[in-house]
Amino acid sequence: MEIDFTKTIIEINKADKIGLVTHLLGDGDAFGSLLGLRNILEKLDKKVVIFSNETLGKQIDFLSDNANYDPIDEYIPINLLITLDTANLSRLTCPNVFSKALKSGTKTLIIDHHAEGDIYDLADIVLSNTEISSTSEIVFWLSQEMGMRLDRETAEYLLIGIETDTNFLKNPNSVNKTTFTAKAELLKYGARAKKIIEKLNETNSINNLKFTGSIVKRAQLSKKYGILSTYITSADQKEYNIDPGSSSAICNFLDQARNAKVVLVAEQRDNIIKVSMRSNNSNVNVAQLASFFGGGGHVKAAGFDFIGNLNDIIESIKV
Ligand SMILES: [Mn+2]
Repeated sequence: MEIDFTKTIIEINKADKIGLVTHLLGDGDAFGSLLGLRNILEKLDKKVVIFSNETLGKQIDFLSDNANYDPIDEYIPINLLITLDTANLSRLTCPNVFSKALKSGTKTLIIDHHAEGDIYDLADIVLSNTEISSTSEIVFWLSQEMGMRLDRETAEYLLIGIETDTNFLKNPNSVNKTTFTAKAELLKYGARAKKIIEKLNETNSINNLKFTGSIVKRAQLSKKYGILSTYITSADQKEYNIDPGSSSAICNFLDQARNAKVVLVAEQRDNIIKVSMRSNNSNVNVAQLASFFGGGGHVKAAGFDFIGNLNDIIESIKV
């Protein structure tokens, strides 16, 4: 595995009060790596502060009795700030905390598996590898590099992250052999894989399938560019009682279409349009495409925010 943990371990060993921050609308990898790393650092007798203004995600709530999640959203002095699972300042739950850490000369460390983004140039240390399945997997390998044994709870947080970002180890673009090894080791530490998979699949209700069906039904394939696109309006979310953030799930579903080069889903959220893209069946780099619009992500999965009208996006993708 092409990843050098030396600088990260030195900084963690030096710091006794460490802040953690992850990305907006936390998914399984965001919360999994956040709480997994929190437990690991506490085991090393570090004082840990979680910076966030979000409640704990649904993916984690079956562990929430012992999650002990009590975040704050204003900066307080720490020796080291670690950002998890994002490459962009604007994607952090608390960008102000990162800025204040920089201003006050606090060391900053990025742990991430996305394509390089704006915070990479700002931070002191970057621990990143786009070949690794998830931030949770990087955190796992870090713990092993430090010679730690994990308890079941910590192993489960990290496994939630890995299962989320790999679509249950099925996505060939994010899974590699280290992912299987990491999962096997987490099972040895007692992680209940079956329970985690059941929990993460809980949203597969008939209602959700109907919602997916209605969005997929209006998908259009542009013959010229091979872009398969669709959109989700606020009315759709209301009709099916669906939380915001479903565009990536719809993207993953559409990505099964073998004849599309790029899959694109635009989702309306008040005045912002969230655009998610996939390119699993082609050589198109959607992270690069997204960066033209100020977004980012992975080569095969990326997104950007568009301020304006959903119709403008729909029109511009009808190519
Ligand atoms: Mn991730």
